[in-house]
Amino acid sequence: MTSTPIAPLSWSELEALADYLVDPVNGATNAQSRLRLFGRTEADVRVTLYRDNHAWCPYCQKVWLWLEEKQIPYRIEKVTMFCYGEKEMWYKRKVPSGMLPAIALDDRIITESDDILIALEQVFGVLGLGMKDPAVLPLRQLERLLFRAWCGWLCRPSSSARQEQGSRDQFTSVVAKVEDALSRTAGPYFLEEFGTADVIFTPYVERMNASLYYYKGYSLRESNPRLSDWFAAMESRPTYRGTQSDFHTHAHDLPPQMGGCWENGEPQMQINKARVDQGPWQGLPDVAYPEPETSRTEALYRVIRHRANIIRVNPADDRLIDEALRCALTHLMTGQVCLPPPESDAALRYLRDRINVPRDMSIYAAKRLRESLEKTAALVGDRQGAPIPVQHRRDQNPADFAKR
Ligand SMILES: N[C@@H](CCC(=O)N[C@@H](CS)C(=O)NCC(=O)O)C(=O)O
Repeated sequence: MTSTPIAPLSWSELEALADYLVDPVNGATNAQSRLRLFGRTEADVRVTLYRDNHAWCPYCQKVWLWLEEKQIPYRIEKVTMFCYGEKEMWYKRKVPSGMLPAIALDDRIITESDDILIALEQVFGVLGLGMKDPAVLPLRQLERLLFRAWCGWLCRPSSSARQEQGSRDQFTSVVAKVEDALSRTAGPYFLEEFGTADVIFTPYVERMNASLYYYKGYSLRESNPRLSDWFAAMESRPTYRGTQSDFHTHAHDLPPQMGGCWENGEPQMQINKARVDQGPWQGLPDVAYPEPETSRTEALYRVIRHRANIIRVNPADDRLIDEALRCALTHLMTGQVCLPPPESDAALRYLRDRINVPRDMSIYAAKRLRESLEKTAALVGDRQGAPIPVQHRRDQNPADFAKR
């Protein structure tokens, strides 16, 4: 790498480098897909999944992963969650509560993720062992126990160090039960074969790993050998990789959904928080499989596709962020220093803080893009973008990103 700054590439030069092709219909699991056929035809589609625009809702992830694992042909309709913007009227007419997920199965609308999985099992068969199997039922209960202990620690303020320790002990005592359940099988999954139980645990265990690292300085994945093996096994599955989010996205999407997440202020927590917010993002325990060679090209391709809206919603002047963004993308693709315009540091960090995984791109692509945005911003200053709101995420309102 040379330290002599180079001029930013033009958009057409960048476009020529964005050699990234995915097949959203028949290829690997991908948050941007609107139709999934797995080699079948549209006539085979009996299911529509109504899910959140942000590919974030945990209950949607459960159904999403199940459909991908079973390779059931389905359509995807995206709906706005309340904290991001206004719920679409067409969806409220179908599901008056506005809650997600829902499916249409042969025109029958079904809500509640567990009921959805049970209805899908009745039509398409179970995934490993089914929702009502005697081996799965206690694991479903254990997952809810873990969920409640997590909420008890993360989402309630502690009035004393003793209370904080009590909540932590309560959580880790349930984690010990989870470790015990995982240790009862020879393989890495909850039962002998991968199946429903693993799907049920996935969304919140992923969110626990992220949020406790960030708000409590506790690394679920690194502190528990069986869960560590389970995460690694999940990451060996392209289905899970396609739905997987990162620490930054979860840390900042959870507070409005959960009604607040409480930092414990401990030194390790402060270190973890700074790392998730400002990098370096490589090596965080949100992912452990090797980085794909395509991560930079994927990031570039995704930015180019949405560049007009990315530039428009950025609080900075359009010309300023246009040039600064091209500098960051030039760094992303060449590894060379590219000096952005003066005072573009806050604009670049505004974008750095709003890359959402997997909505916008996969986990490694996001790490690479954040890294280039940060390195480029740091060349001109240390100003941060507008803070990420904690009561809502209307800074991410999908209406602002609709194609214009
Ligand atoms: N028990 C429901 C819970 C579903 C749920 O809480 N969904 C949230 C999103 S994670 C929701 O739709 N909230 C309304 C909104 O945010 O718009 C299930 O299992 O499906």
